[in-house]
Amino acid sequence: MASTVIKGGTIVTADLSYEADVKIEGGTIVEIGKNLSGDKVLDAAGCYIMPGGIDPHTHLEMPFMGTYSADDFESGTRAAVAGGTTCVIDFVLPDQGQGLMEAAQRWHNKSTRAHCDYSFHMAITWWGEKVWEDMAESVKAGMTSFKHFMAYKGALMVNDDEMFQSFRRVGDLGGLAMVHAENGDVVAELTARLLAEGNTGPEGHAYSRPPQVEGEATNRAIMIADMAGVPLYVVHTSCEDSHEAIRRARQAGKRVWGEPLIQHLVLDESEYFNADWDHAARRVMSPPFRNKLHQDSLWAGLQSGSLSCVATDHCAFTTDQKRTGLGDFSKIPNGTGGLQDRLPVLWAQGVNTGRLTPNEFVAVTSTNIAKILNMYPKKGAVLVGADADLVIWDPQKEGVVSAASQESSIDYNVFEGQKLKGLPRYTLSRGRVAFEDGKVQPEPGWGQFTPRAPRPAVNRALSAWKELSAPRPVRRSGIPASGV
Ligand code: DUC
Ligand code: ZN
Ligand code: ZN
Ligand code: ZN
Repeated sequence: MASTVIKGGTIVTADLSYEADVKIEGGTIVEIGKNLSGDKVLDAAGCYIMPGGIDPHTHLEMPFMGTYSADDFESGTRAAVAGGTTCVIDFVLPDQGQGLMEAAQRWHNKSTRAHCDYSFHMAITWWGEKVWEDMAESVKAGMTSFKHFMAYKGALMVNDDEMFQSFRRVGDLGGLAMVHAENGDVVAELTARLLAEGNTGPEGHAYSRPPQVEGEATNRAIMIADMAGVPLYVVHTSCEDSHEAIRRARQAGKRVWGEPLIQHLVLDESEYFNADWDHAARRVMSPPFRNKLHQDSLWAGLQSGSLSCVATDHCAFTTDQKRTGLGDFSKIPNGTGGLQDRLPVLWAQGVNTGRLTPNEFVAVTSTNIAKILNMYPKKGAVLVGADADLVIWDPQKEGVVSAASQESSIDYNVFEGQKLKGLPRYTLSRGRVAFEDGKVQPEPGWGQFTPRAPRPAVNRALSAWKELSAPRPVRRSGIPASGV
């Protein structure tokens, strides 16, 4: 079998940094050591050899708000490998009344032209017996994480009783519960009031979704998850209000994880006050960008470990699509891009500033994600036997974010003009060079679906353990109760 050797670099993992070569055969790492030889050599002199990025949160070609997100699996994963990301986890979004497995098949059909590996989360967009049954099938098919929208009232939102039932089912199946945590009732109320008062511009979007709606929903989801005895992953944690709830839960021993987005870390709410309607609307996403205090909180969370991963929520819409919301901010398709930019921007703003070490960078962009989502060590590791999903990172390479040169198919970039120092020299997807010399080496269809196994039911929240082990007094009303 033909082999590839990456020579002369420094391996940087979530744990440590050391100089060694990496030998790859048949898509996996077969040897790590000094002076290795192979059929093909990739020069990593002056570079870091890191696990490829895993983006745990994307929406490719997703039907949403009357349109489809503009990047599909082809352009989305092209952007991914150009930015050093080698695995994306997309959300299967069943239509109302549609079975989960039917929806999953649609997602499999959409992903046949991917350039790197991918996996799926399942979204619980409606509730009924069919969903309850299909959840077991979803787990068997490797989709073991289930997202619940607490916002998007009248569309995707699930109510608390449905969420509680679903969370219990997820727990019983050994899965991971996920939430988009925003109080959808309050958002709907604020939106109606703002529009009625004539606040129709994109800044109204931010006013309609203050940090409190996220903090409230995060607290509620944590308590409901605790009662259901299920671990919880809070997507796009954007503010201190939500982070504070996650910190407190973790400190109490609950298995709760928070995921800031690269957008919320580096872009703030002033973007919505730009006089240019297009500029502001292009940045409309949920949750919206916050102020500097919230940004500091997110960075602190990554540094201390109270927040675990950095994602993109890549859900890109063209300017034309955004203009559907001219005159009514609630009709602006929610979403921004970032697949190509997540690693370079986090390196520039996180590592080059001293806020994160290179090892912490690997943890929050890859290894923690692989562990939480049960893909480790196949993904997220530089270890013998792991997939050769790697990025050879040149810390001296400079660049500037520009829509003109990006792989995404939209016509702008929310990070436009950001200065970069630290970019991929090569990106490898299961040993195949997918990006080299500043260019994607396309091979649509190379990417494979990566199923994820459930976790044993021991992965329970602390309070559930206490409940299970404590005696529970019952009033027996004089009737002998059996089995209580
Ligand atoms: N938020 C977005 O901005 N877009 C997609 C869905 C979401 O929750
Ligand atoms: Zn969301
Ligand atoms: Zn502008
Ligand atoms: Zn999302």
